Amino acid sequence: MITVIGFGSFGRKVVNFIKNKEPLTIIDKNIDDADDLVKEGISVIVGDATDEETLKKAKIDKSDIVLILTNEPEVNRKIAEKVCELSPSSYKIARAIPRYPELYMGLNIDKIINILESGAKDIAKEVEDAKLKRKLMQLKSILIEGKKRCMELKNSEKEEKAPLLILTHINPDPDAIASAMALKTIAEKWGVDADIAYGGSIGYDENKAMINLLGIKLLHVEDIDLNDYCVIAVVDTSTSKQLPIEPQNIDIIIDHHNNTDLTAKYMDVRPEVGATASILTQYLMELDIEPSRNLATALFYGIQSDTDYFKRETSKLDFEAAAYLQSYIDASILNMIENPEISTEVMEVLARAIMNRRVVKGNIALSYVGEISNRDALPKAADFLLKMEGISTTFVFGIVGDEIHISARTKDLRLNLGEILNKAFGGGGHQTAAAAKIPLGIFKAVSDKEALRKLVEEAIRAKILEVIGIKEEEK
Ligand SMILES: [Mn+2]
Repeated sequence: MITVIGFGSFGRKVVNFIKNKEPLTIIDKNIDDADDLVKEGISVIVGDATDEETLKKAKIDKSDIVLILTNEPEVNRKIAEKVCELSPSSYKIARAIPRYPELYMGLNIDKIINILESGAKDIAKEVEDAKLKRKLMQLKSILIEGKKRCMELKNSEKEEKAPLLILTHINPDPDAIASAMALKTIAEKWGVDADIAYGGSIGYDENKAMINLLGIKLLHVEDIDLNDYCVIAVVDTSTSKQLPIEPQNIDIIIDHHNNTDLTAKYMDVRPEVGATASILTQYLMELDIEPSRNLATALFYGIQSDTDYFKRETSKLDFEAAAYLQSYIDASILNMIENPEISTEVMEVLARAIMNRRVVKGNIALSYVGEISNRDALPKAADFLLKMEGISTTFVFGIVGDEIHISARTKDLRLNLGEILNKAFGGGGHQTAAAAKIPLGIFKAVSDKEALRKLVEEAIRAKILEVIGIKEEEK
């Protein structure tokens, strides 16, 4: 039971919010509409709450929560004293009165609420939300204007043009794919049709499973004509290096990386957020667009995979977005995406990585897996080797086309793989996971596989060990 003491304008507001949720008793000296309240099932005690008898009549000792809400300091103090005495086990909330900071000194009040401050906090939050609301208005007007331009062109040129092209970065990951889906959904809610296109290839069995299971329609940039679109948006990248097209007029960029060198009319780049999918989920929430099962599952998987299951660079927004998506996702599809069947080729690369491993200093495994066609087998193999007993750092490398690709993983906090692969081969990544690629260069001329293996293995191994600072004789 909740007891509300003080039924002035503020007490009334509070009662309006909490009535119908739990049995309620109201105490005040004057309550004009007592009859109406009783009809609503609320107990009403008309009387002076500083008087013990009134409180006893209200069965204050049985109350679970007591709210002391009058606006008079002395009255609140007196009521608080009596309530503490008569109802020691209840949770007591009292209204703070400005200029009386020590009003409840020495009393066992559980929570003192300053309503001015709460109001100010609400307004501050509104200001924060308003920023996003305004931003989304800007996004909408760019899309709507793009569509208008498209319609005008259509009339003059008789060409079929889709208004919006959404680009992911090259070799798109789940975060990029899910973000593109979400932006397409938002645009379509505004009546603007969109296509999604990517560059490079879709590697990883998980990504392929995601696209197949969720029925995601993706075009390859090579198969489209950029001139067919009026607005170009890029998600999950803001650097020209990762752009699947020549840098040109980009209208919209939504990303969470901090190596931005591109600009656009609409920019929402937040490096503190763990996944672009979280930003797009926030858009959906703000716009009251309920995600479909497939979209929610894609976004959830995007957030999970970019934050490595909330273990790395995860912000409050990522948790909020995931919590929101939770009730919309298809858990069985998510499970199928996360555990796709391993292809024969990947299995073979894993096997080679194990067989060919050279262990240095007892815990660093370096493994050359030869020529492979699926570069995504490398990080899988690097992950896999890391599970071997005693191994805390892995470097797996192989030849993909005209390049040597290197993938590294570590559990050792003293090593920063991102820095190591950057220094050694101009690659990049995180402390625990990194990758690099270098042109095969003069090695290309070596046709003998065994000779090539020796050359590549030696060169890569020597460079890595040099950068880590391990001398040859220590090997
Ligand atoms: Mn991302």
